[in-house]
Amino acid sequence: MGVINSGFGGRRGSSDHASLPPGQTRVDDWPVLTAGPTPGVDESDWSFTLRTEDGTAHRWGWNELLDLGVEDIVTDIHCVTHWSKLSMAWRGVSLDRLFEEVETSHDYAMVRSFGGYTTNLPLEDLLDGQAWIATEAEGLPLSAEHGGPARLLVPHLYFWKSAKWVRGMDMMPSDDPGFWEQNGYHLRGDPWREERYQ
Ligand SMILES: Nc1nc2c(c(=O)[nH]1)N[C@H]1C(S)=C(S)[C@@H](COP(=O)(O)O)O[C@H]1N2
Ligand SMILES: [Mo]
Repeated sequence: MGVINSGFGGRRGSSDHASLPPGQTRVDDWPVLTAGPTPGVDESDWSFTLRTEDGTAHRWGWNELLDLGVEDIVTDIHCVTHWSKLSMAWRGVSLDRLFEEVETSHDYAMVRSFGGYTTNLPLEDLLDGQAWIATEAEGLPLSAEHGGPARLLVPHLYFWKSAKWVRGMDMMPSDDPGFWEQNGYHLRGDPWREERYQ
């Protein structure tokens, strides 16, 4: 179990200001932002299914996920509604571990949640230690309102990409928009470039 400091840690200067992307304000609480009701998902009912272009469905149950290897991550998160929370402690399984077991030539993924939420991501933003299925935050199992038992964590992009109650992803050949992206949010959402809306 290694401690990974994401890229944001390296950018942090002596003042908070240096670590905030443009247009962001630091918060010390942790706001809940959910479109719709909070689904109740048990660890025993939870599984993650990754579908590829040839119809293969790779599926990991709760224990199978954790058996892939859990990492500690310290990272900042940035919501498009202008709040950032700095230096959060997370625990989760890197998507690199899941993709080690997957063959795909498609470059994009549609991430799916219990409750129907979707968000699109390029594979490039999911690999190389940039994305996790998170199961804990700040030393505790993820609460239901924050996406427990498991959510995506892609902290280098705006936080709407970090799908709560994540249940799987489908590989796709083009960057088709997910829920917020169909409603005007940017297709990629890099906070350092202020890719908020389009
Ligand atoms: N399933 C699901 N995931 C979601 C959302 C949602 O409404 N449903 N909201 C997104 C948005 S807009 C943000 S800012 C973050 C908020 O996560 P938090 O409530 O844990 O702060 O979750 C993202 N993931
Ligand atoms: Mo958000």
